[in-house]
Amino acid sequence: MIIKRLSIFYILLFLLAAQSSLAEDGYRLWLRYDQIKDAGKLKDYRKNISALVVEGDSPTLQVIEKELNIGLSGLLGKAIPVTDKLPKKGAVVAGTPETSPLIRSLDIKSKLQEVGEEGYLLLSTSLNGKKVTAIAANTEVGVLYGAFHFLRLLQTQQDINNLAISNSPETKHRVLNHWDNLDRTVERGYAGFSLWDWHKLPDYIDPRYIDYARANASIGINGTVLTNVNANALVLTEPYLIKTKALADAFRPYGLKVFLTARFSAPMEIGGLKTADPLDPQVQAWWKEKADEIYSHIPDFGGFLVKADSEGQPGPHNYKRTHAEGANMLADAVAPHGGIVMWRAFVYSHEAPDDRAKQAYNEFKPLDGKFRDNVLLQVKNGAIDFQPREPFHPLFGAMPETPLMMEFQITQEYLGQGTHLAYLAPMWEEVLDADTYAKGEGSTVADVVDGSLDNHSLSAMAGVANIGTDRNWTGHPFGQANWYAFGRLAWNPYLSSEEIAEEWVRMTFSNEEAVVQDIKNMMLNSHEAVVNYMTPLGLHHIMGWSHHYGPGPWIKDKHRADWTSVYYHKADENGIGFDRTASGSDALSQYFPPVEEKFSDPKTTPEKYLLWFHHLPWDYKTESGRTLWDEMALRYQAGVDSVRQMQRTWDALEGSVDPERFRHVKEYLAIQESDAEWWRDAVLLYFQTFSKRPLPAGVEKPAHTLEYYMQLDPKFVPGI
Ligand code: BDP
Repeated sequence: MIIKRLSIFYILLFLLAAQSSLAEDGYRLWLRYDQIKDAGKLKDYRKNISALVVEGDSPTLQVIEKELNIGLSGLLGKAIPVTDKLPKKGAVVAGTPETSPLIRSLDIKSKLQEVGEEGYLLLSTSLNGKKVTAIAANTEVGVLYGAFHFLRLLQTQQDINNLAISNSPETKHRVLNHWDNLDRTVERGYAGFSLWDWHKLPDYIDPRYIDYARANASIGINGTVLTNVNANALVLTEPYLIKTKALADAFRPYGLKVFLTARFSAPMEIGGLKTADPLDPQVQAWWKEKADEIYSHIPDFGGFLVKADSEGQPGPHNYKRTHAEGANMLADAVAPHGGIVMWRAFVYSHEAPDDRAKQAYNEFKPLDGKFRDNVLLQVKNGAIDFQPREPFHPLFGAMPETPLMMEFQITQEYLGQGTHLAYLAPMWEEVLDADTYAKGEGSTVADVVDGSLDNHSLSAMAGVANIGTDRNWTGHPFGQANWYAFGRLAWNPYLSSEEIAEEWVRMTFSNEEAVVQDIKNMMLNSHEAVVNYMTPLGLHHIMGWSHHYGPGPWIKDKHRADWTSVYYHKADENGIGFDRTASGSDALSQYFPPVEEKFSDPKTTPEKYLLWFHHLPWDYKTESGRTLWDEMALRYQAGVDSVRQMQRTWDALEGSVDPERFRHVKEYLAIQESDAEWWRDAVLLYFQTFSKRPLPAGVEKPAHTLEYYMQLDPKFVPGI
């Protein structure tokens, strides 16, 4: 009896444990490895495979072995043991020709040559008469990327019986930018605090560091800038370098290099010098020594990211030097160690009377060809600042002698922050696919960024991270999709947002066809929905002051005009929009002629950019035949309607998605709906004071007065 009772007790305990281990809190991201159900052809594969062979032993090989072991065993629902010899039945064999005699014995030399340092081959072949799946690469990290690709094929239920895949990244540096401060707050972070627990480093290595590196490796991210672009020089002092080294050591097996932001005035702040002038020999020597010191701790340190002469950050302009002189000084310091400098082009001055959208181009275009070989210019996707929609930045294509890298913002500073569902890949795709015409038709932004247009071997893409200490990493469960999509696009900027969404949904939620389609559709429509309820028709920068949450088209009379809303929408009784044609700021002249011509005429400007480039009367006739005012009002309404559509789709998925994540998303969608209504009502009431026209039929009546919306002032919005 006692025994029985005890065993029941243990069964209960076991059930409880099993239940809690099934907690769907999102921690596992897209690396779930739950057993595949009804997987057709995978059944044969399951029968044929009996072991995993990863010869050799190194930190990266151990990671590969562990990942494939848990991945295959989980997905196939049977133990796939690790052996050092080929088993009787089939096996997965992973390695490089150096680490693995089995891989060496395959006839793949020329194929391997083509995939370069980080690429890989996935091949269904045979070894000693036995069927194997070979994951082969020139480097161990290449094998790791191949292993993740192979697992993804299984996770997304593709046929893996006849693989002949060769794959390699299109860009060299695929980097997350963490805007993380040393006190663990995160500028524009909406998912808790910084992952980096500086206080406990270097002694305590939070297991999350490993899971972070692993998640990045799974999507090909190979660099991480640990610190905020609004930089603190302290991170370059020895105690912090030792902490940074501990992180670098933890990330290394995953192929993830660390970078730091360099505060331009560091030689003065922590070096005791009287100047930070980049042409001063003492300053140059200080940075060289500093670089030597960093590399003595971290031999594979990636280099520096720099925000200079921008929004109050110090820079070479303080000494009447150019950005090239500033960047080159740092580049010379890291060059002997193989480091790079990512110099940001996000530069504009509130003292300059010129259109803010023009300033980066004016500043940097004349410096083309003046940067060292190990400098990349990091350019935001658009010329203002990560708005819900921006036309591509005119610098892309305009500096053929300089490698230009893309900076996307994964964190949704201007797209609903932590609570709105906005899948950003369609927005990024729109920019990457845009034709600059730099070398005639078909010179896309992606061609610039991957270096192919101007034959640069140095190429990169950066994404401002949306990751924090929240259990699910990104706050919003769908924020994970943006981290995922960024990695996939950095690896291959020619992938479509749709295929990336499909992969992510299958790996994260379900492989059931109907569920996949529904979630995918929600995602693919979500960016346009946000644009509609926030900034349709090319409107931009009309959000709330400082925290940037919610609408604020009335923001004016601040110490910087270019931080106000009225500077950008220019609404008056005659109309609305920023005239960037030759009759206005002439920002359009910064584009190549075919683009300039197209965007100069409102009739040939895509409507999504209309008010970005043109100031138009309220009764301007839009493509639908409606007046500009009516069209605008209906777009705001359409944005709200799209959110409600997302809600209906999601509600219908109850039961097809685990209850925990279902409820989480459902409650966030309710916030998104009321925020969308807030945007619509506040913005339309405000613009109505100029248009003096009624809301067209179909647009819901605002719930409150304009005064009510104008006095709303949410406090303690995260991320400031
Ligand atoms: C703006 C952010 C600000 C950043 C800046 C930047 O509001 O917090 O410091 O971009 O990119 O969008 O440097």
